[in-house]
Amino acid sequence: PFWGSRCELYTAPPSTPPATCLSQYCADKARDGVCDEACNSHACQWDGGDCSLTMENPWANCSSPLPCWDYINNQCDELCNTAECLFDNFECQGNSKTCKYDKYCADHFKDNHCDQGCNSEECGWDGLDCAADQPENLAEGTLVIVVLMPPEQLLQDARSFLRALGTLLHTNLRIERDSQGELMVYPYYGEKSAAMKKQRMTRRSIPGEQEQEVAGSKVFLEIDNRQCVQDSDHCFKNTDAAAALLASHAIQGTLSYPLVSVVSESLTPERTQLLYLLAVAVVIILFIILLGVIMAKRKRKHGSLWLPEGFTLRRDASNHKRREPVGQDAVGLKNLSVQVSEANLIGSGTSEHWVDDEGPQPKKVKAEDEALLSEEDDPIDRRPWTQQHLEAADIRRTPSLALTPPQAE
Ligand SMILES: [Ca+2]
Ligand SMILES: [Ca+2]
Ligand SMILES: [Ca+2]
Repeated sequence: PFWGSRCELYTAPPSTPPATCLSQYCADKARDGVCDEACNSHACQWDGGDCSLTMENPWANCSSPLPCWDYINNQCDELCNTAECLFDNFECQGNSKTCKYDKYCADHFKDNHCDQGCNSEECGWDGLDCAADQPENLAEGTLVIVVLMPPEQLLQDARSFLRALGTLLHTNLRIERDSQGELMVYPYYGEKSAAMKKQRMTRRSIPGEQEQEVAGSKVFLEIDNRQCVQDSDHCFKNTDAAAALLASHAIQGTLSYPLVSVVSESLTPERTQLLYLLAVAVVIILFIILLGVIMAKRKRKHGSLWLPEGFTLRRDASNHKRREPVGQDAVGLKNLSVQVSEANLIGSGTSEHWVDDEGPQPKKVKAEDEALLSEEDDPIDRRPWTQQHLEAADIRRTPSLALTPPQAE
């Protein structure tokens, strides 16, 4: 579609009706794990994902009116210049520079020593060596990539691997660590051996699983945009579009590593764990608060049981309950209370309990009981009288007290 003496002119390809993948050939070849170029088209879901890292529609979230997969053309197409449309394959960033000292910068990438000459976007910001003191700026999610390299080999080559993917995504990547701090790189046995493993597991026959060949690695990657956001507004806020862009590079055949599949996990295991812990903590705190409220209520209930009787007496219901026994013992108790309350007037405070208990009664009882005192007091009350009692008695009731034993002593 380019023409003119210096290929400076461009005509858009004629709009074609939406293609369909009718070929029986492609239907047979789809999802067999091998990319068949004849079926590597949007209509054929990129050979059922075989050509696109198992992602059948990398542009699924792209709402552009343009079929952006047809516009990877070294021209800027603003309508495709969104994260969901994979930033038009970064074709709107002007002339994409290449790293000037590429060999040197590759050797010194992510070596924990800042090489200012490599601290540029095209050189991958020296693997963040010059931004070690800056806070990380992680994109949401995790990239889970299967690559046909055994874990040991991948870990040895990790810096180059991360640099290559970072160059495609125009940001920095790192291998995620699990809760024990171990790098999350696991052996991958391939789809076929995975199926065989399942069969063996169900048969429960051969214990030797070591004979399975490690076909590659499953590696978990995080995106750190701490440098990207300073130099560019084309940074992936989550790993979905980043995974799709890697898939589009697979379609174009511009990957430098033998990737098999790419998946974007929206929540990292750590984050789900954190969320889970947070939820548990909230539940525990709520439970403690609830327990506190219940305990406080119970304390109040218990309190009413052992607080001085004056409290319960004032209540109508308990008053009725308590009156009957009091009535039976009335003679002795009331007599005592009369005496004590009189003693209390003078100043002895040793028996407030009874005073409180019978608080309301002495007033009305006084008159009627004074008569009973002389008749029935003698056989019941044999306690010795104190000086205070005597004084109290002497002052007011000399005639009736003449018969009591203490006075005889
Ligand atoms: Ca295929
Ligand atoms: Ca374009
Ligand atoms: Ca460095």
